[in-house]
Amino acid sequence: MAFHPLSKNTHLLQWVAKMAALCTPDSIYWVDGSEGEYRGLCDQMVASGTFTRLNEERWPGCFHARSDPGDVARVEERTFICSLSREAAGPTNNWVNPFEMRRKLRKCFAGSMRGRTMFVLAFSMGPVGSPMSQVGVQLTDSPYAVVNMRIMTRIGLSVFAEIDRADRRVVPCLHSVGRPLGPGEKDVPWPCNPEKYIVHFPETREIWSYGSGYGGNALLGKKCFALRIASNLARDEGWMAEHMLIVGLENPQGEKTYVAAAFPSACGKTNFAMMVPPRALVDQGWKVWTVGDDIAWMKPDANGRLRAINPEAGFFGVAPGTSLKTNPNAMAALSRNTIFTNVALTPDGGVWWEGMTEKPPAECMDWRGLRWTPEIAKESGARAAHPNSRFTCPASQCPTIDPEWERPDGVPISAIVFGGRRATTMPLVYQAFNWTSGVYIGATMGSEMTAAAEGAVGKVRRDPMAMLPFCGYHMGDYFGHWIAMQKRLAETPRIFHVNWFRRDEAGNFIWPGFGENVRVLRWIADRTRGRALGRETPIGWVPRYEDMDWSGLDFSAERFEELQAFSRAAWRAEVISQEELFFDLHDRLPKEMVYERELLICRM
Ligand code: SAT
Ligand code: MN
Repeated sequence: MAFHPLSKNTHLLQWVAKMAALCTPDSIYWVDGSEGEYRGLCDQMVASGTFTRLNEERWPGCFHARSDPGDVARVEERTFICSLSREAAGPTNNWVNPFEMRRKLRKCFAGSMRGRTMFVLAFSMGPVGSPMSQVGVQLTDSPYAVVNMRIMTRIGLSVFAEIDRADRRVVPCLHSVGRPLGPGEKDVPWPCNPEKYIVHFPETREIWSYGSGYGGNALLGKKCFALRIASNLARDEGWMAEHMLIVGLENPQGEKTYVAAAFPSACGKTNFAMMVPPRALVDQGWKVWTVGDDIAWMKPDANGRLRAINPEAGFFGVAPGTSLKTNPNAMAALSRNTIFTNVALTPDGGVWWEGMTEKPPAECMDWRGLRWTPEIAKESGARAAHPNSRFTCPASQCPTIDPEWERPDGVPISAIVFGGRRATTMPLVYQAFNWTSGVYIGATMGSEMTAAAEGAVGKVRRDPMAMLPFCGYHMGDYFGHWIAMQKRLAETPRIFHVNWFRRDEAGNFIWPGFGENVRVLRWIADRTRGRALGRETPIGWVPRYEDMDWSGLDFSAERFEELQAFSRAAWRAEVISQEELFFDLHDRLPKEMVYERELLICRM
């Protein structure tokens, strides 16, 4: 048990002492990251009622946690970018004057860890010691956060050693669930506070998170560090921190092409990262490899080639909808050593969620701990698993994990793909004319909110590069940074837009999706290597029917025409609706975005 410091870094020691004096925990524990320590913490949480151990035979090494019903997702209204000026945060982020916010936070954190242990958790985003990695230390009173962070990041002794050896800059992350315990007071299974603050100080690279124990609010390496703070680091240092999966496509000759892709939520990002190619393509020797499912850090190498690492070490995936049919690789990854949060518990000590099996269990305990049966669900509409219930599992357990996924210098990125869920307008795939027009495509990307997908055509939420809740500074400046990256690159990745969700007049999906998307990925990879032809349209390059590999799929040329159709009328409405977001950003919008829009209108 490490109740003594595991680092000699004086800045770190002083900061820990200062924060301990503020939060007044009962004890300070330095996390070494060992397996034994992890098991001990899990045992402790089983004893305290936070965790339920699952059936060891069917779910080896797995645990189940049930959150407070008011603490089930990220809280965007309570997320703040406290830059010195409001202008720097931009109109799409919540901003509070940092001095005022610090005063508020000091009040919240004063005594907030009373009766609890403060864990000192050193973590590396990216492989330990990689020149593309970044180091943080999270102080937290949540053992749940510690064990999840052990799966999601690299933690412990090796990271403390890295801090001491290289004297690395450390991003300080302070986290408290905000539920101090009185003397002898019994803890609740999921301590949290109704008042929540998820706060970022971009200039000093600090994160302060208060009141929540859940996901992105509490696992501070993820959205807070790897996106909101890292987007600031990346802008200043000339690289990119993006909300993107990284996937590799290997052709029958053994040549791999890596692609980074951004999709808004509910577009099947995790599924795309772990796709299973259709039988006919597998037989030809095509393979899909997973590098990451959520975040990509991309940096130009010495030759001006963009290379990417996945800064994470695990998947924090949405459980509902994940099944052997939709994502067998995720199912294999989560079959052991996994923490499930807010899914349903089955009577035999297993877990279940909507969409996991065609037939629901006859009975289970839902995510709130209430008895659930299919009949009850029919009557009340109650869900067995919360729609945002999650699995936390090691990326190394994914059968398609790329052998190169932990390369310290990352993998070369040949293409960037943007996508959204669109019932109309957007073809299956098109390629931007060049980098700038590709940035415009990313900046204007949008998705229909899932409920709106039924009828209300045109209800599109703009989510530039899927970064709207994650960019830690002004979105207009962020587009400017994308444009500026071209000058640092000897060869820019080609940029594409995809849409798996186009519908025909009868309202049916035109494209089968899932593994068949590998056909699109193949055209993309071939385009980046100059091996596939296409046709120029007003919006970009599109594949002709004969440019796609159709082996093993019965998909007619007429149906493909329907899928790829460019409608002037629909695009007219699209371009007009794209303007809305630009309106908010206009004082910092790069002129390239304005010109691209003009060019698009001209071509139409
Ligand atoms: O809760 S997280 O922010 O980690 C996951 C997500 O919302 O995408
Ligand atoms: Mn995400």
